[in-house]
Amino acid sequence: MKRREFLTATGVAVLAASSTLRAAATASAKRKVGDRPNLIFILSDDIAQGDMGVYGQKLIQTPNLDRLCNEGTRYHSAYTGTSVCAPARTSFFTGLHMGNSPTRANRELKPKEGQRPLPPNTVTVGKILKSAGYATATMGKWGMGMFDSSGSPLKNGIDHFYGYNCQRHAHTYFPTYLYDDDKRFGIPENKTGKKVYAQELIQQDVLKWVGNHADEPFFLFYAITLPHTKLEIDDLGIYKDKPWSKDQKTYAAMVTRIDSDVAALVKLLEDKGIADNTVIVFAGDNGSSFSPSSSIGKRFDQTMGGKLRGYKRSMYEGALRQAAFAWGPSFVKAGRVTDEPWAFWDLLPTFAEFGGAKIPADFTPDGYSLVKFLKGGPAPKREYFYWELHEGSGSKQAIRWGDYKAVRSGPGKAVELYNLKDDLGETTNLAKKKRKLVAKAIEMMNSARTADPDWPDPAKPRKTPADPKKKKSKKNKSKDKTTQE
Ligand SMILES: [Ca+2]
Repeated sequence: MKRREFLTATGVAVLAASSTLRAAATASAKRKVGDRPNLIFILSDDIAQGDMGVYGQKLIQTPNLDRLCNEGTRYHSAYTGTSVCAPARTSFFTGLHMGNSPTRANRELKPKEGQRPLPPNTVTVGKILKSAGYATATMGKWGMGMFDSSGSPLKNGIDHFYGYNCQRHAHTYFPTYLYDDDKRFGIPENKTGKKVYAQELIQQDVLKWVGNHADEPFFLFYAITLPHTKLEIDDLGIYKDKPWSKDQKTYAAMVTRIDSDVAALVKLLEDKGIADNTVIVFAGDNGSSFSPSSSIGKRFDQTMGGKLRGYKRSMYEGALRQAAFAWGPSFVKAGRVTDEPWAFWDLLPTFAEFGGAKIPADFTPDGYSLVKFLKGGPAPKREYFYWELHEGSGSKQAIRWGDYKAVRSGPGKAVELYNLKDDLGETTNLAKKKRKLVAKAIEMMNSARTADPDWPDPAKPRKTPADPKKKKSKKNKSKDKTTQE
């Protein structure tokens, strides 16, 4: 029996599953390895690829995530749905890329809580797995519609929800309330100070729910809110005495908190004897929210020496490529590192195949099943990957096919062209030299998208009287905080 140890950030083994305990737990598990696996998608809000040790991070400690990467497959070209929270989640949940997604931006409902809901009758990975007999849960941050709307998690195949429904609400880590299913409960301790850290409650609910469902196949979407936006932590841990700013210490502690919480979840799977029958996919949702020139960016070198261009909200690789790995002793190739690309919209067909679940006959996801790829085979072949993002007066789009990537960084702007194989940092725009490829990119961009009045065609210029605002938002970009999800 494989002995596992989970490490603290200081490298000390503190949690070691005893083989006796584990054997007992295995014997009590009703299911056998090879049955339909438990499916877990862990989504970290705003973690950058360069935040994890295996990708080159030197200062922030992620020993458990690094270890899980090494025991499974690590991806260098795992793409999000798009580079902000709600549409990234929507892409995962619906199996659609941004050309067809019902949500292609963070669209806030104010003054009400919540974001633009998933439309009624949306096909979701939750509904598909639930219909195949999976127990289903989401913990963390939802952002796809409040409970009284068609976008409620409880109307989209999720049996149990715990955490923040609204993204704006998730801007505080010491909230005065959260939701247990659709029931709002108070956290009165936080009315008089920062006492109860939300991630602690959310993590405990994850462990409780997984523990209660260990004897049946389950689907868990664990949307961890760390290290997004407001820099808050309940314990600076090993960073307490570092000669860094408080924000830098807090950011590092938040990333390391993800590491230890994921480790505790994996340890529970092992103690329950179900680790061998589980697949975990881990990813960030949109790259870093900090510019490379910010104090966080400079301290932690999130771009890995400028290897990737851009960060959250852009269409460059630093925003779209995520820290990502898959882990599953019986289902995922161990010790593999690959550059072959995949995207969030592949996870719906992947989980459906793992779960033996039927995708409705009248629905065609944009993604492809990654089951063979996860097991060690090649990634599915496809024509392209496509992204959009709509914010304020701006609409952007990008497309990747083979080694080429085209970016339109604003409405009506000229298309930029890059060869990612030779120029991963997207430094040299080849558009003037390779006009035929630009024409091909534009043709593919046009065919990839479904016209929708809510999401204007990025190819079309827009008349905006918003020049002063534009300047203001540019100015804000270099600051150490984001204003939106
Ligand atoms: Ca995010």
